[in-house]
Amino acid sequence: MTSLATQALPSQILQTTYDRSELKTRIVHLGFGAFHRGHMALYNELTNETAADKWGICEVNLVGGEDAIEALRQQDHLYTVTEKSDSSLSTRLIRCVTSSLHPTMDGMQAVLEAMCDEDIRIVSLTITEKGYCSDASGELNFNNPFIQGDLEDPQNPKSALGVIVEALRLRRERGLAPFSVLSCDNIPENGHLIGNCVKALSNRIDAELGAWIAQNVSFPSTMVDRIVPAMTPESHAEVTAILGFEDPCGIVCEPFRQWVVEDNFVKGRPQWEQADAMLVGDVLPYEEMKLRMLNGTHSFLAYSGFMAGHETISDCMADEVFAKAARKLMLEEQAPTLRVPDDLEKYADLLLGRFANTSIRHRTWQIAMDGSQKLPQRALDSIRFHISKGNSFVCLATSVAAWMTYVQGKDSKGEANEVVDPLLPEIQSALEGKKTNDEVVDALLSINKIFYPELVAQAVFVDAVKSAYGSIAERGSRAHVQSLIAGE
Ligand code: NAI
Ligand code: CS2
Repeated sequence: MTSLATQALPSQILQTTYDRSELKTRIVHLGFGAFHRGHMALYNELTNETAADKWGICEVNLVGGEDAIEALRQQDHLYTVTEKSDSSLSTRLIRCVTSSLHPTMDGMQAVLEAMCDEDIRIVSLTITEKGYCSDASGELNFNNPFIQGDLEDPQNPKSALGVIVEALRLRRERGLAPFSVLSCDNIPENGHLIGNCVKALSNRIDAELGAWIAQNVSFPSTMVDRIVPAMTPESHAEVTAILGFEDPCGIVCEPFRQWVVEDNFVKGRPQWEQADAMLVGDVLPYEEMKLRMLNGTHSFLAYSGFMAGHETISDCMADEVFAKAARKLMLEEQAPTLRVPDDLEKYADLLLGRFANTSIRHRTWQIAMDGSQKLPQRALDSIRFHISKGNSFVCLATSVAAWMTYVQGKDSKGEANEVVDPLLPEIQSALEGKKTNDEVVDALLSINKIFYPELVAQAVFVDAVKSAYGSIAERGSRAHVQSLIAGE
């Protein structure tokens, strides 16, 4: 079969030249999804070209994604990343993946054994926000069914947290040094969050293990940034046209990339700065900047843009009303909450330029997924800031209200739309029998896994959401968003 493993590549495909046989598998990555392929793996690939030490990655999907692991194996663990803007196009071969595993294909014990190899120094993750099994306050949710299962049978874990705890238990038992745990998901203080959850779970399982983990394992935080939309039949066809054959693991993304990593690793790390990663002491200011300005605006556009019939983020940018409202949200409602030295006006313009890239089709529907896991860090934290200062926050209230409209499962034309969210059952049961606008808002605000009770106790918050929700219901999403920028 023609594949990356057997076929010479067209001459324009960028390739490193290091000897793959020098790769040492030192990283196990959980979450071989689109993002990791176009981000961390690429940084690692570029680093290997110049660094003496060549770090290889063992790729694992714990939930779904068997097809990607199977395809990766079929092509000698090679795949391509295509970077596209409206004026540039380049494709690179990624050569630093050395192996792959999936619990349903290879057994969970094989995954755990790979994590217990003495060469492993880092276990990294891109498992989506819901993979952390935490509640809105960042604490481990012991009622999560995956966590309950792991507590009942810790040696046969199902959650990513349980897998990490069990691998660390085995390493300790075998007298091996631990690894660092590197979260690359879009969560504020992602290192702190996963550290907190891993320690909480391990303490429940075995207090001595919990103490050993607290003392010996590091959980560096990261700010990760690159827009990597889910692949579609069209983007797969683009990759096929570039290569002359299929690369089922190939991805297409924007050219921009940024990675800020807290330099706190217990057993070393690759020299990722050689690929332009920033290794710093404190990541939080960068994380907050990116999460609120980029992701906060993404979610605003996803819900209000989808409800106005816009299919992609670049479609929203082509609509002056949404482009102006996005800039207003960034500069007037997100930037003031931040404490970074960066020029935030310049940053906003950079983001709006990236959002306008029509050559990648980043669907509003995709970003709208898992809203219950995203709203707190993308909108609610900033709302709390504004309430404490007595400021208004009409755009942020619109994000929340537009989400409330979206989760009712209808698109802009009133046709059925699939809502994907781990809290969908709670959302649907809260909505049952609610008729008036205010009943709907009150019902959704009562879901305290999303909305902190102390926030819901603030009349100014509830009133702002009700006002935005009522306005969307009465005049439609686009006209409501237009009212936000009226007078500009
Ligand atoms: P994807 O849908 O392509 O991949 C999701 C990955 O998460 C899969 O590998 C899957 O196995 C794993 N996963 C899902 N639920 C899980 C669970 N409960 N436990 C363990 N693993 C689980 O999504 P993609 O694009 O790779 O994004 C993943 C995450 O990366 C996002 O949620 C976000 O936090 C972060 N990210 C994504 C960016 C993007 O543009 N796609 C950019 C920046 C960050
Ligand atoms: C998006 C992000 O899907 C989403 O929720 O907001 O994945 C976004 O594309 C990235 O964070 C960009 O770095």
